[in-house]
Amino acid sequence: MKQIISQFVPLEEIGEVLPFGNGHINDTYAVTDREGTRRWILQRINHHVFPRIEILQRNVAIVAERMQQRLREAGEPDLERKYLHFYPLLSDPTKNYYYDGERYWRVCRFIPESMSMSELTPEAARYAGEAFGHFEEMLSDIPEGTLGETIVDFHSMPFRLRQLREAVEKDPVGRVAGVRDILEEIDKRADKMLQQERLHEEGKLPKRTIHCDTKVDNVLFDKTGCVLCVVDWDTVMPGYILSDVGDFIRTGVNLAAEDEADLSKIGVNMPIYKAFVEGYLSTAGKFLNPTERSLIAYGGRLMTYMQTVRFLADYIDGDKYFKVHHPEHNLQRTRAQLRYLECLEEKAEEMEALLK
Ligand code: ADP
Ligand code: GN1
Ligand code: MG
Repeated sequence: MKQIISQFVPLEEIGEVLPFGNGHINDTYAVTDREGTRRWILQRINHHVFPRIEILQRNVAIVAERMQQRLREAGEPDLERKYLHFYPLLSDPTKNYYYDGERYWRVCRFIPESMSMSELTPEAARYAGEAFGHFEEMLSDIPEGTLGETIVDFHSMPFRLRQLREAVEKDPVGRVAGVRDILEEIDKRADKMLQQERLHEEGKLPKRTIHCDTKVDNVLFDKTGCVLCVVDWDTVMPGYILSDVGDFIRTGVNLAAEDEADLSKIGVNMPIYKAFVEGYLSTAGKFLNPTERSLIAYGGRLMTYMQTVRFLADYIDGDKYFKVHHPEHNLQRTRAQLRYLECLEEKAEEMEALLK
């Protein structure tokens, strides 16, 4: 491992390397220097999920540059903790990743004194909302065509439903028989969940540069509950804002974890929802159109539905995409997401009324 890090940081500086974070895709490590004062994040990029590494690493460099510029212009005093910096190779400053013949690696600055918070206070949720709106705003003037799609059709609902259908048809590990009830629930809602693509075709829902993975784990807070940095930029690409508001409602507004086994613990935390929306509108309100505004609560249902579909497709497929911690983990996640979707549906009217 040290041999890999030493492609980015001089070998004599490298101390301890420990697994870090809770992501489902990449392998993340925290690296500390010999004095224990400086840290870096080392990641093995999952190239099965992100086969277009060149595009991916180019995107994150563009995003970093743009954010640095915008934050500097705004006179940000804590610049180093507000965006991700990816280190170049010591041997080739034009490259920000390393291929060891088998796997792909990158190193970025560790955001010091930061933490993920799965349980939020309303105040922290407001800051998170503000931060996502600000993130979208900072990237809003990246010209169309500059950023590539790191995963094609990533948040396309028709694609995700097709993927599930194909998994069901193949049924490679014989799991379909045990999930017929869930498939029925998914089927019932499919038409309603294709609304964003329809609205886009009608010219009512624009594509913008969005984060596309705004789960609560991807927001780093300081000790006082203020947001330092939105991380995990692998999926920053053109998309609909419903993805960003929706994935935060899916994770931050849920009273339980996304894989909660005890379904009775799952529910909608209305004060968190209200604070998040207020925070988001305080920054994104400047550029959202009326259709986007009116669909914020729907975005929560859409992303929860999409995640139900994705976890189930991966379960049926034999757990090839998301890291699992036990054999039935993807099924447990699917059931928890479906339960949360039902909770969001029960609260839909109240959530929509709050938006108005
Ligand atoms: P994955 O794609 O696997 O989710 P992430 O890039 O989200 O990987 O990293 C996993 C976790 O590591 C994040 O959720 C966050 O808690 C933590 N993390 C990532 N980057 C940094 C960083 N630069 N500084 C501190 N913590 C980080
Ligand atoms: C993955 O990378 P991570 O763990 O933050 C996934 C998201 C899912 C999420 C579900 C590239 O996010 O799309 O919503 O798991 N990322 C990718 O927890 O597929
Ligand atoms: Mg992540």
